[in-house]
Amino acid sequence: MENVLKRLGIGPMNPGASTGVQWLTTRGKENHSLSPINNKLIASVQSATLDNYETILKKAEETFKVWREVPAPKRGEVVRLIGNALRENKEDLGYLVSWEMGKIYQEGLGEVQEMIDICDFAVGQSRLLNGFTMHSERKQHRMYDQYQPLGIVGLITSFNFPVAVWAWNAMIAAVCGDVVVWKPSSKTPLTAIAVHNIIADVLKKNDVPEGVFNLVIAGSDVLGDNFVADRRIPLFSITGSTAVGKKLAGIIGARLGRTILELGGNNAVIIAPTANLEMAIKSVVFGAVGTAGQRCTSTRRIIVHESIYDQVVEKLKIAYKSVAEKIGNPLKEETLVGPLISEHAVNDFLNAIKKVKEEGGKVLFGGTSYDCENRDFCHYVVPALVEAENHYEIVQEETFAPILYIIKYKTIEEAIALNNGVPQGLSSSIFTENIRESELFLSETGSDCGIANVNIGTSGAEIGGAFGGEKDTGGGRESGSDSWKSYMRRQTNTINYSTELPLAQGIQFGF
Ligand code: UN1
Repeated sequence: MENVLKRLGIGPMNPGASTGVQWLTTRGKENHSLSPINNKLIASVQSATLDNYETILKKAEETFKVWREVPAPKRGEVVRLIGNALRENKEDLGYLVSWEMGKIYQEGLGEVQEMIDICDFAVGQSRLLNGFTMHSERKQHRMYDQYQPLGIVGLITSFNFPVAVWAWNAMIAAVCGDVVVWKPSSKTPLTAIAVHNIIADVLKKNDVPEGVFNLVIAGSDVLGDNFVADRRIPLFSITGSTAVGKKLAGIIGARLGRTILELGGNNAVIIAPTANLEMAIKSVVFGAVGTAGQRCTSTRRIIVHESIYDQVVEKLKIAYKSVAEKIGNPLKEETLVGPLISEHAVNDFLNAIKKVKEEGGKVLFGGTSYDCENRDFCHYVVPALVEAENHYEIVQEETFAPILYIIKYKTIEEAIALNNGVPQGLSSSIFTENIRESELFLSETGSDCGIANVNIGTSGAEIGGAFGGEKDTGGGRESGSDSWKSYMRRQTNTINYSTELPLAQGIQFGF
């Protein structure tokens, strides 16, 4: 374990601010990163102060002026090399993700793979920052779209994907000619430091100016509302709860700043009568208990046709029983469910179970803390299967823990209404072999979520698609497809190469 830290350049106490190339001397509060696995100290961080933040912002502003002029494919080349450095450090970084955040090692590796994948994607994108050309209504005129670098991108990430979400944003922003100031979750500062150590070598070797990739680790007492209120930052990309997102978006909106919001989900899988049940069960179990239910895309509800309801419940009970035998240290190969991030999260889980029972729900499996009697801390739970109704207050909320609500339906229209009948709109899926149902689910009257899948679960999205959702999920899109456009300033250009000055719409204005 110590070797992993050493290879990732992490000492017992680490500075919490970097310009990508240089670590700053920080004098803020000490942040002791305890592993959720055993509540033991991994290493500590000396948080950044407001002075450190100012230094970084000035550097970022200055560097943006240089970076925006570096040809986009050259910026892509830097990202390509970052991808290679991540490949070399995949095992170590994946291990640290697992150790500091608590997801199983396989998922830690998957998270680093997502970073590598987005690097590859961004390299290609660096040659494809294309706009349209339009035919002008006026003779000898030409119109076209241009996408220009935007400026500083503020990035606020959550503990559950402590490094991948940085990569989705930072790699795309970098090829777009932007610079990034990253504030990671204070629960997972070490993975952020490790990432910055990995990229520092690449940046130094390739003379990338200081200030393209910046890191500021600080509590919200130092860097909170003042961060998002900072007018020097035209765009914020924020991953977090709906409550936090609404508050921050209010501040950013008041100054007409831009946001990409990636907030809560309440994702459902519809299991239709023709579903391949083996596939459906596998995907629901991974979606609900994977990452101990701490993904935005975790499966939180299943909507099951009444004709197969009992069968599905029985199969799920069997699957959950075998999963429950594999709760424990996420660094051990056999483990499938690691700890929750904090005791607070365990309490949220237990309170949700209490609440759903009060509202009339029936716990069919799990729903308890796990082995807490034998420890002086309590981070593990037994994933829960609960029969419930969609309108229950607690079912309408996102509890960031492994609770799967099971809901019955009769008609496909009813199932779609249930899928959509929550405030959030991130991910959704249907298991069916019936083309009419799957097409209906994907139609304008179908799922209202940003992600709608057929015969694939709600979680585990590939980076090539645009990632994000509607309603309380915030409406932002990051990662693949044309999400890059959000990181750029769009300009429409009209060029007149005639010797006349015709006005649009044929307006005559003689004087
Ligand atoms: C998140 O939970 O914040 O689709 C992101 C997935 C991952 C990303 C989840 N690719 O589950």
